Amino acid sequence: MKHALILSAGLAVALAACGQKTEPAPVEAPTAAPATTGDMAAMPMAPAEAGKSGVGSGVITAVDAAAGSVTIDHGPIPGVGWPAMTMSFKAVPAVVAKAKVGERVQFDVTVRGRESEVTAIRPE
Ligand SMILES: [Cu+2]
Repeated sequence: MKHALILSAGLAVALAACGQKTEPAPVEAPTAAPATTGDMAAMPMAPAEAGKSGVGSGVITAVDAAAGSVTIDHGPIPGVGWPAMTMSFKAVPAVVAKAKVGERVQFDVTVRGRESEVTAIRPE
């Protein structure tokens, strides 16, 4: 029993490898959990804080320096599960400073819940 307890703190894969025919993965395990295999016990899950990042590419259609945002007509971003669209992003100051309307760029975006932020852009 101790054996099973220790394993359940790890991965369901470990259980399978062990050849034990116990119940499947714990129901509580969130499907979208980030890859924090070893730290799960130490860190009570905080998916909202972890965020996701992706790399997109598109054309800058607006820059709002006062608001600290850029609008990008972008293609699909698999890293964050987004389809193609035109949207306004929050952007770090360095990005706002160098973004130019009409420029085609590749950009890094981080998404936390409903917030998204462009953290870097590169000419494409
Ligand atoms: Cu979008």
